[in-house]
Amino acid sequence: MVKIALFGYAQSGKTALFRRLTGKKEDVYDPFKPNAGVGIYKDCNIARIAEIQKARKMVYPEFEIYDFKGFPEGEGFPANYYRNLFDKDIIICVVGNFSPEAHPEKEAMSLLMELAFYDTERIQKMLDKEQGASGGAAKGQAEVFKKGLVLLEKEKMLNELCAEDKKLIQGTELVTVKSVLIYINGDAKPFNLSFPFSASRNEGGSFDAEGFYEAVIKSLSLITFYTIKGEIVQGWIIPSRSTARQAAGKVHKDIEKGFIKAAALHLKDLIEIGSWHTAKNMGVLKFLGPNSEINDCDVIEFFFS
Ligand SMILES: Nc1nc2c(ncn2[C@@H]2O[C@H](COP(=O)(O)OP(=O)(O)O)[C@@H](O)[C@H]2O)c(=O)[nH]1
Ligand SMILES: [Mg+2]
Repeated sequence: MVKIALFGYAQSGKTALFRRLTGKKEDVYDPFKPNAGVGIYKDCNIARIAEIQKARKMVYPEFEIYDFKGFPEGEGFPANYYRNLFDKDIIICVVGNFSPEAHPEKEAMSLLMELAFYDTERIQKMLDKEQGASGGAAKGQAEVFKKGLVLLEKEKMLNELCAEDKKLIQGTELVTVKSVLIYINGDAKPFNLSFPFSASRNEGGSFDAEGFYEAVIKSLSLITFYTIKGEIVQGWIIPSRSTARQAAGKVHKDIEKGFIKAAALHLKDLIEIGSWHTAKNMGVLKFLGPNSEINDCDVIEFFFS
């Protein structure tokens, strides 16, 4: 499951956001024990498919949400705090914008800087050690670290490195290699962020959880496919460019193992045609072998032995 970390200064509304996403009420104050919960992405396509298929049950994709205690803006985060982020897939920088004192642009930039400073120091430490020494850069990593420093100096993040470079520095405890999004909590002050993939919340309007997850999905280059099994319509989230066999593995390991083929139809074609059964009879389903790629919003039926 995708792991989402909520990162931000104290009083920025992280726990409020956590509660909206997970429906949980609890709060903890230990900086190394987050509030952890599951957030449900109520993808409206699932209800559309259920409606046309007259299916009774809808199963939505889920995300793991981690809400960490924040530190005050002037104080910053202790270095060991960042280990909270190592095993997460995406960092959401939560920025308070619900009081007259809010300064969302400044706070957002300052949070991004905290992440970048941490990585800069961490890389310098690894480069300072002798190559190959414990805690130092391994073979092939030093070059990537140097490229990384150039990015960080230009106020960019390590997630702009190419996939190959990112792979080389996997497990080196850097944080901006991950996807980073900004979430503006409230609309007390106007803001103009050049940072990509930002999501925001309108204080007057209702909370847009779907918009939140959509931003996460886009930022992580994920796609959704759907299955219809009897009364159950279910949505599944996988990396883009996943193969039919990999998608099968998401549903069940047995389907992956015994994979024969998959039948696929894009959601909008299914809606136009009116039912999976009709589409099948019309012969418009596309058959996929194990290595064919799944497209976003494909409705899939797996055949397996
Ligand atoms: N008006 C308003 N108050 C909020 C909002 N989000 C959080 N707060 C308040 O701001 C304070 C800090 O919120 P909290 O979620 O605990 O912040 P955290 O320290 O980042 O976890 C609490 O008193 C909340 O009630 C919001 O969207 N609107
Ligand atoms: Mg909190």
